[in-house]
This record gives sequence, C-alpha cells and structure tokens, in this order.
Amino acid sequence: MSQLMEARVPDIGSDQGVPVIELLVKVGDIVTKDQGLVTLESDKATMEVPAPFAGTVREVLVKVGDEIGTGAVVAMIEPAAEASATPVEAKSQPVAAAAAVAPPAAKAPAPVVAATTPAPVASSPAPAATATTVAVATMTPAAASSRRSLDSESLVPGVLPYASPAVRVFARELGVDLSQVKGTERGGRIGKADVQAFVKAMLAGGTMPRASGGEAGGLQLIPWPQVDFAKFGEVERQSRTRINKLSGANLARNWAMIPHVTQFDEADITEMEVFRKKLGEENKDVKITPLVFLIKAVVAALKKYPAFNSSLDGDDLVLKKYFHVGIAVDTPDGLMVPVLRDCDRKGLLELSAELASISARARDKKLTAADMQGGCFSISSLGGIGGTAFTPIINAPEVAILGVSKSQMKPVWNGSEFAPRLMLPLSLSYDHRVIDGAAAARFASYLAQVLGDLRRLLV
Ligand code: CAO
Repeated sequence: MSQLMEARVPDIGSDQGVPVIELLVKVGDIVTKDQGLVTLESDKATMEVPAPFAGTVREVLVKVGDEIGTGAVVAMIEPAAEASATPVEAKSQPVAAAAAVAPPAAKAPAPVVAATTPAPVASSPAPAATATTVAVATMTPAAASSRRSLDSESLVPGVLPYASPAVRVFARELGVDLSQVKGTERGGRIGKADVQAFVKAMLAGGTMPRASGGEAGGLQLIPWPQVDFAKFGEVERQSRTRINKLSGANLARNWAMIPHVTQFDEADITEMEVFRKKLGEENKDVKITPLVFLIKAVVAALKKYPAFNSSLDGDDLVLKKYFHVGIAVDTPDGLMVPVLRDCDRKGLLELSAELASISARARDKKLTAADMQGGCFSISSLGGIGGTAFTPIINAPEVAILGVSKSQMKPVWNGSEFAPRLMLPLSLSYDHRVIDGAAAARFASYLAQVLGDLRRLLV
C-alpha cells in the first residue's frame, strides 16, 4: 500500500461547527479527483468536500452529525498510481481539487443555496389535487431501491449518483431520481442539462419505473399554467425557504405516488385528560400534552398491527422491530419531522421532556440530519390549534401517519342518556398498497380504545 494522504476540508470560512450531513463515500471506494467525499451544510449553504486526487478511500474520519471546519481531515486516501507519481500534498493544497463543484478560481467548493439534506418533511393536510403535484411524481423515482438515492434514509455511502450538490438539489426540487438519469458530462457525471433533458423526456410521455419494479406508463400532463398575476392586481413575490422547497418536493412525491386513504375515528379522552392534568400538577417542570399519550398509544397499536410499522422495499415489506415516532413540528421556516427514538422504552415524562427539547431544536434550526432519520410512523398534531379532521400525507417510506385534531366536549350516548365526554378526533392516513381498509379501521379503533382506557397500555 502506498502512503496514505489526507483529504481535508478546504477554506469554507469557518474553523468549526459546520455539520456533516452526508457521507458520499465509504472505505474501499475508488474516487476520482474532485469527487465529493462528504457534504457539509451550514445554515446558509451546502458544500461538498472534494477528493484532492484520485485514489482509494482507506479511512473515513467523520460521521453524519459531526461538526467540522476548515482544515479538518475527512478521509485518508491511498493515491492512485498516477496520482502518487506526482503526489499532491493534501495539507498544503487542500482546496486544489474543488474545481468539480466550484468555479476554477474559487478556493472553496461552490456553495449551493438549497441543500442535499435528508428529506425533512412529511406530513401535511393534503393539498388540492394539482397538475404540478402529479407532474412531479411523473419524474419521481419508483423502484424502492433506487428511491433511496433521494430520501433521508438513502444517504448510503457510495451509491449516490455522480452529480454535484447543486445538480442534486435541482433534481430533488423537480422530484427527479438521479439514478434514472444518464450523465453526459466527463466521467458520466450528471449535469443540470441532463436533468432537464430527463424531465423533458418524461413530460413528452416517457415512462417511469414502478415501485415494485417494471415499467408503467408516465402520466400525460398538460403544462402548469403560466399566469401574469400582476395583470389582475397588485402582487408581491416572496422567495420560499429551503425547507419549504424540500418539503414541497417530498410531499408532492409522497402524495402522488402513495395511494392514500384516510380513516377517521374519535377517542374518548375524558379520563385521560383527568390523569394528564394530575400528572401535570405533580410534575410542573415539564409540559405534558396529549401528544405523549398519543405516542404511547401509537406504539401499542404498532405492536398489535405490525404492518403499520413497515416499509415497502420493492416487492418486499420490511417490518421494523423498533418504535421510532416522527413528530411534525411547525417552525417559522416550514414543517420538520424530527424522530423520537425507542418510544416503547420511555415513559410519559421522558417523552414530554424529549418532545419539548426536539421541538425547540427544530424551531431554533438546531436539528441534525440524524434527528430526522429512522422514523417508523409519524404523528401530525394540530390539536393545539383547532380543526375537526384532516388528511395527513404519509412520510415515505413509512406506510401510515396519524393526524390529530382538537378535542371537544360532546354529548355521547351511553346507553341510557347523553353524557358530556371529551372526544379527540383522529385521522389515520395509510398506504393502501400495504394496508387494507379493515386493518386501518382496526388500528384506529384500537388506538381510540387505548386512549379511552390507558390500562390497555399495560396489557
Ligand atoms: N386537543 C386539545 N388541546 C390540545 C391538543 C388536542 N388534541 N393537543 C395539544 N393541545 C393543547 C396542549 O395541551 C397545550 O395546551 P396548554 O397550553 O393549555 O397546556 C396547547 O394545546 C398547545 O400545545 P402544543 O402545540 O404546544 O404542544 P403539543 O405537544 O400538542 O405539540 C408540537 C407539539 C411540536 C407537535 C406542536 O407545537 C406543533 O408544532 N404542531 C404543529 C404540527 C403541524 O404543523 N402539523 C401539521 C403538518 S401539515 O402542514
């Protein structure tokens, strides 16, 4: 083995604190000069750390979530024969290889405004059916395995398509799966023009692979209407946040590709509320909302109906034995879905503390990519705001999501008279490819039973 050389972060204007959001290579990968090794994301930009020379990756010294800065060593590379003949000192020329992602004169990799972060978002009341949402799906990945290249779960080292972060962001915004795109640039690299050509071909009636493999006809869509709104009155143009754009692309794909059905139910939480208030009085240092009870009830229902704790992978169903629950959090920049892990092993107080911490971090933009990965099932609670029901969009590759609306005191017939009961509206959206209507009705009804009688959590 020839001498290993360091691949360092070029001058990015910060010595520390820029999170690693993506590993683009793994040990044993052969890399070309300028190929991205890891992706960093600051609050303003996303950038790749390029390989300063061609060679074989022998060590990856950072992991997703690490915070690093200029000069940090991200990998040890054994230079390829020709590179080692004229070795490039990684230390002394750390940014020489940035050309692939930056203009030739630039010292650092070119920043990209939107990021290649894992999909941050999942759930939302269903948007109106528009040509746009469907158009996005036409170009969206379908084979579950290939879909990984764009999803949060998919940041698998070594399998990302060869494209710059800017091109990946561009593709993500259009809902294009880069693994379906042929790169025509040097070394097969995918350029923006390749993505545009792919989109054009799809709009012209191209086909896309189906989630379970094979080919299906693409949707034949008319173009999105182009309107000069100012012709009709005063308007103001606003740019959308990066989170809004990323979530929009994810929501459009999920809504268009997953056959959603929403099952509605109500839980009688009269007794639960008495207990919650008592618990709150006894534990004034933590805010205990109905949401943590819902998390525990969801875990019980996932255990009873394991298909709800699964994901489609091609023709297979992957059943998860862990219970990580995503929580939709409304932030000033848009919707984010951090994940509370191992909810089966945590009590109401611990979950309350974690919920408070994770929603505060979401609102302060302090979530890491890892905080949003690994979810099994999501809950979107609008109960603190209002409404009677909504149709949440499933957070792929999960197969179901629970929407929660505001509880209301209602007269409920108890067999002999109407009694005032506090009723909580539940809206369960599920992927009909995986879950049948009867199973969804059972799941929702079991959830309501557990919330109506918390002793069932002990069974
Ligand atoms: N019915 C009645 N009251 C409810 C309720 C329900 N289902 N759920 C919560 N509440 C109450 C809480 O008890 C709390 O009351 P107090 O202030 O009197 O104690 C109040 O509403 C506010 O709760 P909260 O919203 O601060 O806390 P939470 O645990 O219910 O939710 C979080 C936390 C992070 C989920 C929430 O703040 C949030 O961001 N919700 C929006 C999620 C969202 O946007 N989903 C839709 C996605 S589609 O775009």
